[in-house]
Amino acid sequence: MSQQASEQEYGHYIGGEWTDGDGDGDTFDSRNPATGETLATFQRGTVGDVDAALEAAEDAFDEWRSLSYIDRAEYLWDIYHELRERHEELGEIVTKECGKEISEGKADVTEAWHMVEWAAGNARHPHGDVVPSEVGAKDAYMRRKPRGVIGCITPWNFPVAIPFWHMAIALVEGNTVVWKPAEQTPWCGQTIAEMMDDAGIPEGVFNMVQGFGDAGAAITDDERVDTVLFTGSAEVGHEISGKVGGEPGKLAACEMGGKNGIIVTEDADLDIAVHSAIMSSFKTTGQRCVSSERLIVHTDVYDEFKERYVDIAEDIAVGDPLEDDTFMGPAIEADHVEKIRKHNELAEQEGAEVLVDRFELGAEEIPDGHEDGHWVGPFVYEIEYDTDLRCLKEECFGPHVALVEYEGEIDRALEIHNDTPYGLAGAIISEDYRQLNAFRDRADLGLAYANLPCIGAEVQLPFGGVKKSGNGYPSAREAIEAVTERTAWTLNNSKEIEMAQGLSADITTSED
Ligand code: UN1
Repeated sequence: MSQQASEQEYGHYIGGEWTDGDGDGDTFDSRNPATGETLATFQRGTVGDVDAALEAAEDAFDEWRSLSYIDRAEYLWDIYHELRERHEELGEIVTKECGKEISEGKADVTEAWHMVEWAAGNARHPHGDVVPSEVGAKDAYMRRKPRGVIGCITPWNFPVAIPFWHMAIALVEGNTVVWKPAEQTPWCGQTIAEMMDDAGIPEGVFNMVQGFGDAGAAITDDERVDTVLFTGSAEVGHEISGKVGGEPGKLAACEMGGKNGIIVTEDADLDIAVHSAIMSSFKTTGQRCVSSERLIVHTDVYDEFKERYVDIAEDIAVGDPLEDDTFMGPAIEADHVEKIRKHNELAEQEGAEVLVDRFELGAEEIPDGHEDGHWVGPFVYEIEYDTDLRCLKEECFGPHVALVEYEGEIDRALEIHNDTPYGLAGAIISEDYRQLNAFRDRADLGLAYANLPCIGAEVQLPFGGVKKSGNGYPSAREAIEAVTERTAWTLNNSKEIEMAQGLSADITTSED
């Protein structure tokens, strides 16, 4: 698929073939969130399409797993080169389809090839351990083998990178894949499927079904799926992990949202604090699962921080995401704008003192020809901390930010920080190493930063959260745990059987 919008209707990729599916003919459109224009039309996947894809994936598994890691990785290296060669073009596709400003569109593609590089390079690294045995004649190892068919459900906000977090690792490890891209970003899905096809991945090893939650549920609920990899909302993720958890032998690795906080202590460098907070709250229009919606600021620096932060939030450039000088593009869709409105209203009902309200942008702020975009600007408020406030606990997934003032020691900041059901990402801004270390050790989160924004993790780090943010198999590097089984393999080099733990190997009978 080229970079231009197209009249053609695009289908699914199942068993190495492009197909319109089982033919009830429902379609849906991909739309540019900055303009409302239709980019392309896609077949809407059915339970029958998912069934065909799972059958293909199951059939392909034996042959694929019998290749070496290195041979499997060869296919991925082709994709790595294509992602690099098409960087600009693919970055624009990302920006057009999900509205992230262009540097973010391109960074999404960069993150994708980093993950492919990591997974394919890892094919040449050891995949297990040599483990000592109590018995001299025994050799013991931990070995890995693929789990089988992996169902991948990915979000719209990283429409190229996150599919590769899941699929590059699953494939190199010897699994086959059935993938449903987010319904908001099927064009990116189509483009990735074309790359898999161009790379000549054997038929059935990679399958893509376009569609909505019903197609996703058909994947996650099917007993042929051995592992579900899900990145997306907490609501859907918890439903999946609840269901899958009840099925023996099946695993779900779910990566969900956050109500991420940044602590600015009395020892903070305020240039770093303001810069980090602005990046964390407003990049991607606040629509990263690692975006920060809570700024917890010490009373000694509160007024200065507030003034500087608010000044920038008042002026931050919202606009055409294809323009280099835009900082924030639109929200993904009209329903999401409504959801952001409700979060802003909730904060006001709960007593927020509103400092910046650019929810409804002025007509002069909306670029020409973009009147049908899903525009929304920063909403910043201050509120006195109270554990019962929903606005400090519920994720908005938008440019909706609370300033919370605290007094006293770092322990108090940590108490406020940890008082959410989530635990994904967060940052501390301080020049005091004891405060930094207290945050590192006691903040409830998976991704902790010091003197940095809490967004922008690199792929070689484990990516995941605690509490409601994840269920223990972080994406990216640690996804290996979710797509492989470990085998403890013990081999006896002796003709005698000798047991560990002093267990007798003598067989006694009534004759003895
Ligand atoms: C997400 O927020 O949904 O750490 C993923 C980051 C990116 C991934 C974000 N590497 O900001």
